Amino acid sequence: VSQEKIQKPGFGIKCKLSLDPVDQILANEKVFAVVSFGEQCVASGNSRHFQSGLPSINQVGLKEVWFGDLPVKHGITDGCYWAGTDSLLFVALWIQESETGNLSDGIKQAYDRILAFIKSRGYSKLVRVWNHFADINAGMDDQERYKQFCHGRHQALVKAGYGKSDFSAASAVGHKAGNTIIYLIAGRDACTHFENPRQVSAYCYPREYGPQSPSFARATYYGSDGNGIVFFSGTASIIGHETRNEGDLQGQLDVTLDNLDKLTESIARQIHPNRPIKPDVLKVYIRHPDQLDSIRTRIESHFGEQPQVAYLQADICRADLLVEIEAVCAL
Ligand code: 3EB
Repeated sequence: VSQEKIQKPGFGIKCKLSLDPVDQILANEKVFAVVSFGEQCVASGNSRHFQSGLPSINQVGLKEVWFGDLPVKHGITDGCYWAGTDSLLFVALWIQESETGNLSDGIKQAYDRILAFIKSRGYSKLVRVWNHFADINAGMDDQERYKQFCHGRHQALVKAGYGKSDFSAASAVGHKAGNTIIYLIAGRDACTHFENPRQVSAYCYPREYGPQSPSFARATYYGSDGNGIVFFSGTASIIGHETRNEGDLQGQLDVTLDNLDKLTESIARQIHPNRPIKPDVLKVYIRHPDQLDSIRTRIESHFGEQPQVAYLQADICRADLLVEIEAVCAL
């Protein structure tokens, strides 16, 4: 029996980091999208170039490249920048907050649009979602902007028919770029979502974290028969539902790395019992850029040589969190 990995063409999706120029990367027709890390968070005019507004701390011109095994179709429709194959669709949408008034309504309208778009194209499954907007920790108590964001996102998801079991891996982090970007990967076929045995599911967080619990899963597996890709959500120093080691960077890294390890082991047991799962690409969101060196030292000793790592300046959604890590693992 052949041990070769067999997967239908068009189902493949991979991620890598690159410093190459955008045009050069996009010359490859199998590239879904280039996400560039820098202060700009605006539509570029190119349907496959997503400017995130998150600056790389240590590498000017760093980009995240998503590519598959077939040429993609792409375009700009109703403000949605999109690229896809028959099985997967990347979509990005930028919104200017001044146009929309309150954040919750603006986020809801943006999600309404993006969810209507993926549905109209037949890719109704959420696979991975990223959200970046300004001043995520501004506002007191229930008015904190992250909580407003959670409200708007949830309203749109429910209206479009998505429930807890449909929530995918996600990240929601703040930048200083003014505009909001939402970008996501949608699929035609079902994928599998996972929770972390050490953490309360975010969608079950108690009331103290806001009127609307966050609508995401801890990880999403896209693939079949142990092949494919696992997307890990932004993971931070939270056990149960509580922040651990407030103000203590090394303590937060201990918990965050342990959370990632426990989630990885749990997923590996379920889909991949004979091979360990190792990350290929990490994005490390860092609140205080002067903590880069300490964080980098820990990441490198924990993960070794294999993963490519982007160190990005970002505000994490709880004001007491200093660092958050997300990962992509090809199986
Ligand atoms: C947490 O575990 C940290 O609202 O989409 C991580 C990943 C976090 C995604 C989101 C929030 C989100 O609750 C915050």
